[in-house]
Amino acid sequence: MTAIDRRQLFIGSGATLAFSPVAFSPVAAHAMPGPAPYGATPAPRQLAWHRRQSYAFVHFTINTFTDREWGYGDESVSLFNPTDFSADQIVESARAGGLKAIILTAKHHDGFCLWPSRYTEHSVKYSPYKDGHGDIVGEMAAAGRRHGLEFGLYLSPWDRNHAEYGRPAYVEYYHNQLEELTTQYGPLVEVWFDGANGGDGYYGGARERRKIDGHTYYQWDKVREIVRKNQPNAVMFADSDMDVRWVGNEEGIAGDPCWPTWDYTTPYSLAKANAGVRGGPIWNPAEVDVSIRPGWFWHADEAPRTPANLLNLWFMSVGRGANLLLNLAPDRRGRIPDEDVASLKAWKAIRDRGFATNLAHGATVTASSDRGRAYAPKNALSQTAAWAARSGDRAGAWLQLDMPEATTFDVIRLAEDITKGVRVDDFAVDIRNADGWTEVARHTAIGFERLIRLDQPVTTKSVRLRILSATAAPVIRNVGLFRLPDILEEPGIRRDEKGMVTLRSPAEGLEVRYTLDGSEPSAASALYTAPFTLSDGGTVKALARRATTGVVSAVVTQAFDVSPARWTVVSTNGEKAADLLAGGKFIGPSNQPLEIVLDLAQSYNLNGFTLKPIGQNLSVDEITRMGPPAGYEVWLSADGQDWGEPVASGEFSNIAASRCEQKIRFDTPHAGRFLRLRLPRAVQDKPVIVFAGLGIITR
Ligand code: FUL
Repeated sequence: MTAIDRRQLFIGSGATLAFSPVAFSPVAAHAMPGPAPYGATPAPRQLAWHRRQSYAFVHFTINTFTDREWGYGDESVSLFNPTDFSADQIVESARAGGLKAIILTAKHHDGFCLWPSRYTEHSVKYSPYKDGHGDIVGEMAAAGRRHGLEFGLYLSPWDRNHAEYGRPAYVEYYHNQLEELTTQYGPLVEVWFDGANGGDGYYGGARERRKIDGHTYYQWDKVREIVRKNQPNAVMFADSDMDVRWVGNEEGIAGDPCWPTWDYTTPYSLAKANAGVRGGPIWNPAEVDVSIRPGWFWHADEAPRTPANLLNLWFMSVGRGANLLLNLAPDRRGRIPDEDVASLKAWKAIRDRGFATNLAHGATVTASSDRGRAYAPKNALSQTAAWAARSGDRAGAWLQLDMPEATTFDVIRLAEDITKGVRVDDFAVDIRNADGWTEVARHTAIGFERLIRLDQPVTTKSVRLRILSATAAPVIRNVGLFRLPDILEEPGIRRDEKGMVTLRSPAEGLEVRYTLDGSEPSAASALYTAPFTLSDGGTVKALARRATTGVVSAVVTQAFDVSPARWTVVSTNGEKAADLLAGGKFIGPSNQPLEIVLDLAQSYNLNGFTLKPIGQNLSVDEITRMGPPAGYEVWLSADGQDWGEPVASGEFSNIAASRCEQKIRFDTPHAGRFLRLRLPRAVQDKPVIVFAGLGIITR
């Protein structure tokens, strides 16, 4: 059996149904047969997954107590000690955000198990939590059942604790654990296989780097067999090769378009993961995993996304036919912090208000063609049936809604009946006014759901969906028109390398008000008119406001430390010293550690430093050659001559996938005016290190 055959067997999606065109014939409309599926279609478990749309990730483990994103694997189990754990509170928080399921990190990369696994002592059973009688996985599964949320599990393949990691014995251990998790906790809807692997770890005391071949080492066929046997309805998530694919970033952004189809004949890339493959023979939709806070685990100094920001995520994921896996991070009590719950509730309230009524309800629906009653145009307004154009009616097909009254809306929802495959490529939406038809939107791909958010509300009695190109006659499951409440996004706050702060209004016609003294901004606070300087640091709090109505955004807070305005680069072997403090793209030498010495212009008591990974703006060639640094060593000196021992060394956990600023805090503060940084290597063995800027933590 070839590799592709084997994949199809285990993925079990409707895989490669060929397009069998139904010939157009002039028989009576009601006698027309239904459309045959075109191309790949979802397996039942994938269809159920699409219907779930958004659900919660929960990242909780020893990292919560050590302030880390990746544990090394040598942490004492005695550190896992939530003071007030409540599975109900966590599940209720997810529910408050309208999330439909919970996927819990049963074991993260550090190897600590949240359930009393028979196969290790590195688990909750040997922790102080409930004197070793607790089972976080069991409690979460039960709470999910109590509150009507489905349940899924994350079991990290990479295990930095296990002595046998990298050898066959670990793989057996991994399969045993998967067997435990898929048999002891009731029905699972998703099992999550994380592709991350930084190489090094504790590994039972060996403290070394171990390399495995991620494609073969874990025996994925066996993994699929265990999950399919014990949990036939669960989808499996992995970077690729499973039921559901990774979207290729942790920022919450699906491609536009984001096709749910895939192939294994063209090479894998993050761009391909983001966009999918139009016409690919495999159904393999994208899941957008993103955290409500910058990190996946709870950290005291991080704040949750605002409701307006969460709403954006919704449009960039669910609104592009992907699913949203929104991470919640329980704190050291073992509860979701109040501010996160408040954001989740407000986010759901906006969606509930905005999507409560389809404003197109009551419209007369006509179309370019139809296949008769079961596929009549009016079905596009129902939740249960679809409009299907006659075969042959592809480019140029249209569906028109004529509403009894002029209707104002700013969101258009479209949905294909994906059980009939992905059929529509390009489409436009028009509205009719006194001068005739005006195009208000044009996109590629509809899929399970496509949400179009217009810049401004529009008012009209007639709306038309115009298919510009389609590989098969469209089958449209739903058309909806909605009006969102006036939700203002918060302003953007940016400080450049000279210490100048710019506040950016989220939309035209809004004013920005701000404070610098820590107080909450209001309509009476300073009006932003021009950039101002904040070289020595400070806290900016700002909001956007629509002066005509008094509607305000959430408050955004940004704390700045000392800026690099007065720093100089004493030496570096990086490409252009001038780029290092400019906040752009700083590139290291090939196949060598990157060395940097900075003069901070005065002595500081340093608590740590920050490093910004580069965003998405790298060319394909650069992405292949360059990566962020995997780890660091730092020295401080009073005179730039005498350095002594490093004050800190370690790794930038998860920097390969996450683009959020890395904050490294020293164990104790250290004084110094000169800072020396050595970055030994890039992630994933790439030859060249690249990043976007350095900062210091003095507060
Ligand atoms: C990544 C992991 O390395 C992160 O820690 C997190 O679990 C995220 C969901 O996946 O690859």
